Amino acid sequence: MSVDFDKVVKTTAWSPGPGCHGGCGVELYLKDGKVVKVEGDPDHPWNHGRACSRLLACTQYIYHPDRILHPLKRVGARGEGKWEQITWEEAYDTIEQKWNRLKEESGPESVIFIQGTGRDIGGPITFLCYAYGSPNLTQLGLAGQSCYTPRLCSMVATMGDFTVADCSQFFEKRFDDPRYTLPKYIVIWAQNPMSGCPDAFQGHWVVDCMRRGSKLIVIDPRWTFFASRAEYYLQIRPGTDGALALCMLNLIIQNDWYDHDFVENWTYGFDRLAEEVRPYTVEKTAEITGIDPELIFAATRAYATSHPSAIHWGLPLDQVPEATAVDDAIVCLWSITGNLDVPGGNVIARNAWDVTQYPYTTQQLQEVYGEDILDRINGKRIGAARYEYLANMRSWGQPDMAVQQMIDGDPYRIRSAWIQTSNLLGGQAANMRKHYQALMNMEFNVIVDLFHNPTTEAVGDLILPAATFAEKESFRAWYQPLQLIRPAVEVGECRSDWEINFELAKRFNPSLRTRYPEFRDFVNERIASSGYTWETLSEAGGWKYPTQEEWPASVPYKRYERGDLRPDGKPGFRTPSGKVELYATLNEKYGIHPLPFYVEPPESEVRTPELFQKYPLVMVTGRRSPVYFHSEHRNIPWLRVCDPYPLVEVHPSVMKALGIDDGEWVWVENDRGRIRRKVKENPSMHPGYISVPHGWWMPEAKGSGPDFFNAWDINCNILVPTDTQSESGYGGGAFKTTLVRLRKIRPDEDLHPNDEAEWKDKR
Ligand SMILES: Nc1nc2c(c(=O)[nH]1)N[C@H]1C(S)=C(S)[C@@H](COP(=O)(O)OP(=O)(O)OC[C@H]3O[C@@H](n4cnc5c(=O)[nH]c(N)nc54)[C@H](O)[C@@H]3O)O[C@H]1N2
Ligand SMILES: Nc1nc2c(c(=O)[nH]1)N[C@H]1C(S)=C(S)[C@@H](COP(=O)(O)OP(=O)(O)OC[C@H]3O[C@@H](n4cnc5c(=O)[nH]c(N)nc54)[C@H](O)[C@@H]3O)O[C@H]1N2
Ligand SMILES: [Mo]
Repeated sequence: MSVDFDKVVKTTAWSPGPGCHGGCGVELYLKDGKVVKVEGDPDHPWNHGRACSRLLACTQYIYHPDRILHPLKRVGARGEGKWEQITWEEAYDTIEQKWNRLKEESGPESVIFIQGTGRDIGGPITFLCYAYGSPNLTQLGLAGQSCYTPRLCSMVATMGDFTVADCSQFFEKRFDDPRYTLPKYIVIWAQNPMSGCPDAFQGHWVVDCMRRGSKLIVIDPRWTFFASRAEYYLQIRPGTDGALALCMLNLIIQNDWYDHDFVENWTYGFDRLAEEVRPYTVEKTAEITGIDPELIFAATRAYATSHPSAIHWGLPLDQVPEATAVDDAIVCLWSITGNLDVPGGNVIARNAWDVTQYPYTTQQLQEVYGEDILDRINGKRIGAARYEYLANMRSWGQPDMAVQQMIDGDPYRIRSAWIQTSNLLGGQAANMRKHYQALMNMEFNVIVDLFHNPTTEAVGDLILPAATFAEKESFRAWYQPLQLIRPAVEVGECRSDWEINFELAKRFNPSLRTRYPEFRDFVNERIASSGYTWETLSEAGGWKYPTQEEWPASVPYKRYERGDLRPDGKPGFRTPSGKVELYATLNEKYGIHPLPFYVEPPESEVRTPELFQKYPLVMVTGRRSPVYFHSEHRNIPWLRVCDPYPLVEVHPSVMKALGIDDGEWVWVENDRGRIRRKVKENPSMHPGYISVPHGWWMPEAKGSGPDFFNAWDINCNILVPTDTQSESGYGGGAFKTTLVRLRKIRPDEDLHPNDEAEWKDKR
């Protein structure tokens, strides 16, 4: 599209706008101070000029007529939809006064800080939460904290670092860097990177590898873009990945396909692992997972004997019971096959210069907030007393326990919620009804967002308008490179999350005023290890990778041999034994089983056969739509037209048995409620599973109650339970394994079935 423009600003697109986890370099074309076009930056090594549909549609997002442009306070009752514009000063003063009163009456722990998925939010929300003094920061509603946290914690416990599939992303010259080797196989395990670019990884990098010769093994119950191009496609029963991983380990050990040198020199607990996985024969595992035994054998052999190969894994592995145990098993796979931190394997993913904005681990948190952070927060933090693993691995509250405590006030009352980057009732929260009740129980809810949505309308008391990436100054240090987000335009009175939280944090902790007179001072402190300041990094183009001389820990490969991983500078890994702990002593210390294991999903044919008789379909929710980010973008015309309806994808044999036609609206239901969905016939689905995209509400419907943009009628999280967490406190959300049935809508039926009266006793 050619447009008339007078200036181009290069920056990083990191939420809001496209919304995602990615770090794409973009060019904002400006005319008279407005963005008129958005393109991928051809000079940026992350995306080489590519841009997704959500990025290209950003002009419709930034200047959308429904954007909230000023702080708003509620003037009618909750849900009445009556808002009044106020000044920022009034908004800040109100929050300061209310929270100071709550602190006096009930302690700072009575305010809960709630965020959505990881994007440019971890930094600002932690900053505010700890400045105010509350220990309770959580991704409320994400049952079991079941997104990336289990994978991250598992990697920290077993190997002391994170890894990702090596697609050359740690080198500026990418595939041309002579140090790089292509993976022979990429195992795409429970992920759909083409639609989602999740976890700081761009889906198209896999295509880049395929075009150069990599082959694929795809493990997914649903036929995806990559499944259709795979050498081996394993259509697994949802939630049974743990069994498959154990079986693969068993096969690799029994057939002597493992890397003896790596196992002997760099791992701990191999013999006990071998013993533990022995029961997982191919036959038994085929029965559990529904995958052909020969296919399991062939795919395992291909992965283990083709060196190097990489595994790239996704969200559903965190949304199974005992997720950390499943994730541990997969760490064991890439470790014993000698694919860890080698070219074309699972490369260790350190941030550039180890800069963090967003403290993932306890160790990083201590670097940012001081050695005594755990002592300060763990006493009152929700879940810390019950789950030792959670208390020591990542300083977040336990979401299933948090929602319960918001309702019953036990062991202490939660009285106010700060919600920033999360549409709880429109997509994030399992058991939406319970979360509605919990938030209604709060005295004062502040929501920072760009648009009204079911959450703002149903439970918001004060709304603060957030800025898009095009309007904000920030930085990104999620793996590499280190990048700046540079402001190009202004819209209304919107402010960035950093700006908002910075101002409030200083009100609660005045010492921050002298430490960081300006936000830039904070950025300069955070990125100091790079040797750059905001200004010099901006002059240098806005992004940089460290060289080996500058910061060896950030540069691949075999850092464990070089002694670059451990704080003491010795060779080895950042674990208690210095080895990759196949037998995880940290798990043992925190009271969970030290070796990988498998358990059935909370609701399933095997575990709850009676429930299965009544609800014979496995509802796999949340397959990502490339044109939406969770609950966002339904209001963007260019995007909505591509994926206009809340669908349920069903195998034709199921439709035939129920007398349902393609395009017909049906009920999807279980004991927790029912939702309406439009049927999409999909012959590639397994007949036992249906796919139900999440995050659906209708921006075009009435926002005030009881409608709340029809979220009660179509949000699949009405059906998904909470309290399915595992023994570590992490993982287990049943988002991919909830049992349901489909039913035709009778002409006499109420199309808005989830009103309070009908379901009150079913919470
Ligand atoms: N059924 C089902 N439910 C799921 C999932 C699933 O697979 N199935 N996935 C779960 C997962 S993995 C996650 S992480 C959660 C995500 O859940 P959320 O993070 O809540 O999802 P979003 O809808 O992307 O974001 C919520 C709100 O944040 C606003 N927003 C976006 N960016 C910013 C920003 O930078 N600043 C501010 N202030 N606001 C912003 C948007 O306008 C939107 O209203 O959902 C979970 N819910
Ligand atoms: N466009 C877009 N991009 C996104 C998001 C978005 O909402 N929209 N959300 C972001 C967020 S917060 C996250 S966490 C990521 C999630 O992205 P991913 O990690 O890719 O997770 P999902 O899309 O939930 O599922 C990935 C694949 O796993 C399959 N699957 C489902 N259940 C199982 C199972 O039990 N076992 C196996 N082996 N496979 C299973 C699904 O069919 C799907 O194809 O995406 C991020 N990127
Ligand atoms: Mo997520």
